[in-house]
Amino acid sequence: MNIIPFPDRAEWPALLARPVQSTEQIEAVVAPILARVRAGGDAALVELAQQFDKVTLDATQLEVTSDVLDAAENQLSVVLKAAIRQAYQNIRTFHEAQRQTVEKIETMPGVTCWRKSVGIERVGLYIPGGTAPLFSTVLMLGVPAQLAGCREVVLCTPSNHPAIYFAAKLVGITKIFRLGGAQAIAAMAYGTESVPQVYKIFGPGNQYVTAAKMLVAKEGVAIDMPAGPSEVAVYADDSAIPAFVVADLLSQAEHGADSQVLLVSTSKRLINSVNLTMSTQLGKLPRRDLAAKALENSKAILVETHADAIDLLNQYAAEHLILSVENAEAVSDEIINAGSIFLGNYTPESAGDYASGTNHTLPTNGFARAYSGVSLDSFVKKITVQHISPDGLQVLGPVVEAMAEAESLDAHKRAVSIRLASLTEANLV
Ligand code: HSO
Ligand code: ZN
Repeated sequence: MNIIPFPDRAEWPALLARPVQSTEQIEAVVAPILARVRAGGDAALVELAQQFDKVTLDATQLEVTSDVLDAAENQLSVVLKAAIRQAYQNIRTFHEAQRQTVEKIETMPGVTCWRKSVGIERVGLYIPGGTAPLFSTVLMLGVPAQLAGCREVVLCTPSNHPAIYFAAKLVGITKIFRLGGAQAIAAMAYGTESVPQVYKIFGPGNQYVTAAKMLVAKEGVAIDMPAGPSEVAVYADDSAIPAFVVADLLSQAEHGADSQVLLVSTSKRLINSVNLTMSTQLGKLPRRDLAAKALENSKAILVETHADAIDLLNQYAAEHLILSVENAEAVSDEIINAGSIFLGNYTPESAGDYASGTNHTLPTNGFARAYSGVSLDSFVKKITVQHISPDGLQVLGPVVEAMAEAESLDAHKRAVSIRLASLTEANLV
C-alpha cells in the first residue's frame, strides 16, 4: 500500500479523488448500439450478441426457458443452495421491515392527507457476466422488487451460471434473457418483440452498461444509480486485528483492477502491520493479479487525530466503511457520508455483500454524500392522496384563495370560491 503520513488538509481532495472516467468516448460507442436495438428489436439483439459476445442465437433463444431454470437447482451443491436460501431469508427480513404503514394525517379539521406506496409496475435487473457470477446481486435486487409487488420483473444477463437462475427463481423472476452489455439495457429501456419494456433499470455493469443506463435515463427511463468502481474504506486503531483488516481490504481489491481501497488510522503501528501482512494474504488469492493492480492505487493514510480521521472519511464518502475501532457504534454516529457501515472486528464487508440482510447495491464515487443504497423504497413510488370534507374546505379555502390571488392565478382561486359559494347557498336553503 502507499503509506501517506500526515497529509495536509489541502492535499486531501487530491488524495481522495476517484479516477475520472471520460464518458464521451464510451457514449460514442454505446449510443449507436442503443439506436440499433430501438430500431431493430430482437433481430438487432441477435446480431449484437454475435458481434460482441460471439454467441449465435436465434430470436427464439433469447429467453431462458423454464426447463433450463428448473434444471439449475440440480446443478448446485446442497450447501450452496442452503446458503442462498438463508441469505434470501435475511435480505427479505431486513427489507420487509422497511415497509411503512400508511398513516392518514389530518392537517386541519376535515383536511386529510396520506401517502401510499405502489410497486413500480415493470422493472429490469441487469446482472453482468465476467469472471464472478454475481448471483448475490440477483437477491439484492430481486428481493425488494418482490416485496414491493412489482408486477413484471425482467432479468438480463449474459451469464448462464445455475446459481443466477436458482436465485432468480427464489425471488420469483420468470422472465430471463441471455443478453449482456449496452444492448441488454437498450432492450429493457425500449422493449423488443420478446423483451418487455420496463420503467426502471437496476444493476451493476461495466462502463458500457453504465453509459447505456445514463443515456436511457436522459430519455426518461429511471435507473438505480450511476455505478462506479466498488470501494472500501477501513478506519482502524490499535484494537483492530491487522490480519482482519488486510482480509477486508483484499476482499474489495479482488473485485477488479479499478477497485478503490483506503485505510485510515491514527496508529503508525497498525498501518505498518497491515502493510507487512498484505503480501502473504495476497499471494494466496486466486485473483491476486487483479487485487494487486487495485492495491497499486490504494492508500493507507496516517492522520494525527480521531477528528481528522472522521473529517477525512466524511469527505471521501465511501461506498463501504469498516470501523475497526474501539466504541465503533459511537464512532458511527459521527459518520455522515457513507453507503454502508460495518462495526467492529467481526463484521466483514463480505457479510453485507452476501447475507446479513442489508443491500449491497450502494452509492460509489462519492455519491454517498447525497444518495442511499438500494432498498425497498427504490422499487416503489409514493402517491399522495387527500380528501377534504365540506367543513374542511371552509377552513382551508380562504388560505388557498389568498395565495392564489397573490400569485395572480384566478382560476385556482375560483376552484375554491365556487365550492365555498355553493356551500353557503346550501346553508341558506
Ligand atoms: N462488494 C460488491 C458486492 C458483491 N461482493 C457481490 C461480492 N459479490 C459491491 O457492493
Ligand atoms: Zn464485494
